[in-house]
Amino acid sequence: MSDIFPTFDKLLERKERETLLKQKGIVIWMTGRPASGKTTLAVGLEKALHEMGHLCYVLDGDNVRTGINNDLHFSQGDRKENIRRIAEVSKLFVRCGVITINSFVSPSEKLRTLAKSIIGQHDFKLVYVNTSIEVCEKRDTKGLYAKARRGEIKNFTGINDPFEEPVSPDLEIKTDQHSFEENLQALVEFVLPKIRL
Ligand code: ADX
Repeated sequence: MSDIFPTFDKLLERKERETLLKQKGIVIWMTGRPASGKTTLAVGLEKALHEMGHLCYVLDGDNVRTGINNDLHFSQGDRKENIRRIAEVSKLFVRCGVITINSFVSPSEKLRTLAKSIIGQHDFKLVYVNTSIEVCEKRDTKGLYAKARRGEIKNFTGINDPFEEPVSPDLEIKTDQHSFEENLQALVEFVLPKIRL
């Protein structure tokens, strides 16, 4: 076989893919309360980087919990398995040289540390989208806070399940102190040097 296809002997190295894409793969892991604005920023970041010629992919509850993780709910064990699988998938993406932008509540330090240990600390950057519970609840984009208050959701993050603030995020975005455009610019400026070859 190797006589016919000598170059198929060896898997391509990550560096070769990164050279092809002219970028370094990385995981930008956005944590924050439900309705904090994580996914809006993640999508904005993807669009901005895409327009600069970078290949990105956004992973969030909508595409992960309806597909690969559609057997998982919100118990502690399921949240852990959710984050573990996402981290494993992200690790594969990073090895492809893709800028992987993850938007997950990931409510505890333990879960975020698990993600970091799977992905590897050099490829993992934690961004805390810090929006107060009051603002998130007022926003209530999916009506889930109201449901949780009515007792229709048992373990909703921030209402009857804890959200631990990250101890030392690589970047903190305070959504109630700056405009979306300002926050997006800060995020783009944070990411750009990290994806340069
Ligand atoms: S995580 O805790 O396992 O990281 P993930 O980010 O995947 O959560 O999903 C959170 C999203 O699922 C929320 O933005 C919200 O729309 C929805 N959701 C439904 N039930 C819950 C719940 N009990 N706690 C938190 N989010 C929930």
